Amino acid sequence: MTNDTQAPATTDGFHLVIEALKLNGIDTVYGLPGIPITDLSRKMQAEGMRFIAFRHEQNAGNAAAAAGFLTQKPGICLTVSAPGFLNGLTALTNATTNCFPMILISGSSEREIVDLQQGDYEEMDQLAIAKPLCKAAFRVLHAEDIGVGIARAIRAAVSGRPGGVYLDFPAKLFGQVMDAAAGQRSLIKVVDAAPRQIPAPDAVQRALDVLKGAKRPLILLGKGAAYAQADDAIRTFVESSGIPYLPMSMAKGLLPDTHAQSAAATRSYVLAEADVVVLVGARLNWLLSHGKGKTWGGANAANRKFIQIDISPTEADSNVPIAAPLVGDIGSCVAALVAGMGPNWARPPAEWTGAIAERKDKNLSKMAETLAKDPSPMSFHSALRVIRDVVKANPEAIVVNEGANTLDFARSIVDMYLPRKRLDVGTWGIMGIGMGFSVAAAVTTGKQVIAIEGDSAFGFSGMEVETICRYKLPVCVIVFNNNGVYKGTDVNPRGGDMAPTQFVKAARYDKLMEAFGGVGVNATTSAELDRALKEAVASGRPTLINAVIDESAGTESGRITSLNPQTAAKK
Ligand code: OXK
Ligand code: ADP
Repeated sequence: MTNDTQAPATTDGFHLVIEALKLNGIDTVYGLPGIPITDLSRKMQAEGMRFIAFRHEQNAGNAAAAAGFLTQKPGICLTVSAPGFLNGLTALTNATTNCFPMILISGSSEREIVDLQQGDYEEMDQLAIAKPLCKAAFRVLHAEDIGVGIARAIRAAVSGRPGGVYLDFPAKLFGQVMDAAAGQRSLIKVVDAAPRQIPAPDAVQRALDVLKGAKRPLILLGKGAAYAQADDAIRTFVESSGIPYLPMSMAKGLLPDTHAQSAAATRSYVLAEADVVVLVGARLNWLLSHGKGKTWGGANAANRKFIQIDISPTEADSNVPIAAPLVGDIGSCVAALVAGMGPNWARPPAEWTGAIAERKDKNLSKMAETLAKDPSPMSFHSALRVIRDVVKANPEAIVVNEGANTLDFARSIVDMYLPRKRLDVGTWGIMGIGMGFSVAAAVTTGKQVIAIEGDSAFGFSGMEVETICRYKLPVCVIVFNNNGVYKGTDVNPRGGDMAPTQFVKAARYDKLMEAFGGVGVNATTSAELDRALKEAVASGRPTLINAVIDESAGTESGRITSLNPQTAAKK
């Protein structure tokens, strides 16, 4: 901000925003320039920050959210006013739903005109709109408050249950001038932004007492456990307890999916049969059938006890009674359980672990048989077998995954070996995260990204292949092209327009990547897919593989068909 030889006596809003972010270790911003933040984006770059410019704010917002999940620092998304803000807001709300820390900073129009509704350029009361959709929202009107505004936003985003924060910066703020020394003093370096939260000893004891009595215990790892970066403590807890575990999709890889204690391949059995379930950073929402009903064994449910480890004290009892809530950060909670278990902890009965192993082996063999087939055109399975093997050979690679069938099959076929290597549609089952998440994964880690995309899902953010090429990111996008949403065989009974779920047949998504200088490959066989993916990983060049999948493969909404009201009515 200042220059030693010619120290200016004043500073302005632009520089204070940049200095406040840098002071807090934030060096990357995802956004899209335009009125009134174009100059801010230029100045950020000039001051040494990385500005990753997108083609649509929602993708920039999704990138910020994924960066937050991967780094535990709030990902920053910068947008213009009204429409740009609204585009970013979907990502902010999705981040909040997923418990990812993110800050959406939007420029806004003049307060005096907006509040009198006099029809300003991009007029909108953005703060009021953002408030109910995120964890916290603030507006800064004076340059001397920028430091406080950014500090509050950071704390709100990462402390307790992480989430999305909105920061409203009216256009006039950026040009406000103030004394440079006073400006410097107004900035805040946030100390201990996400304080550890140690669980109460009596809560730990209560949890141990419940766990001790278990005959069929189960550990359920959620994406909160992945976010917490308590990998060693979690591994120790699982291995020293000997309890079988089930990873939610983004917790895959916390322990390698090939781990002997993983019960992922016999999910229905363990959910229905377990008598004590330890939830570690996982909510009993729709993804877990709300902790009740058929999935949880129907009548068995009455005798089941839950222990829930969560940073949010209000999460317990949200769906079913929690016998032992353990409130605190996951690292501290899990470490306290391990300490309390001591060296003589009795491992679960062999009857339970044996029954799981037997079912698991059976399911794995059945899957191996299906995966061994090599049909033409490719099936979801034969294409995913290729990707599974490449990920196995490159466990550092980050997998981004969205779609319906493409998502559901990939989740169970592509094994993950390391924590936080899988990013997907999350709590909302949202489509459109693909390219934003991929960019953030490549930018924050520098590692290879493999985006496994349904053709419909890809369409939501596909234009960002230009962004991937522009920043020369090591992203290989594989579009599972079966000519439509779910599959490519629907017909309009009246003729004329194509059915709502249909796309142009035999489309060549690979050409999209070529248009911007990346590598495009049309893969019609598993051998071609294998070659193209290995080349992409070896070169690190932006690549899009159009994987041609049997258009009759796929079911409506994948494994969540039952959520379609139409289907339910037919039953
Ligand atoms: C798992 N399984 C395996 C393996 N892994 N078998 C063999 N080998 C391996 N490696 C078994 C597992 O035991 C289950 O069988 C089955 O495969 C499926 O496993 P899984 O883990 O995928 O479980 P399930 O039932 O699908 O999980 C429920 C769920 C999940 C809700 C958590 O479906 C989910 O995360 N869904 C998200 C869907 C979503 O968001 N879609 C958005 C797009 S749709 P059993 O026999 O044990 O049960 C959309 O937008 O609109 O349509 C739209
Ligand atoms: P999944 O979808 O994988 O089941 P959820 O998003 O439902 O996971 O659950 C994540 C949970 O983890 C949330 O309830 C959140 O409060 C909790 N959480 C996030 N970070 C931490 C942390 N560091 N310590 C404890 N709990 C956490």
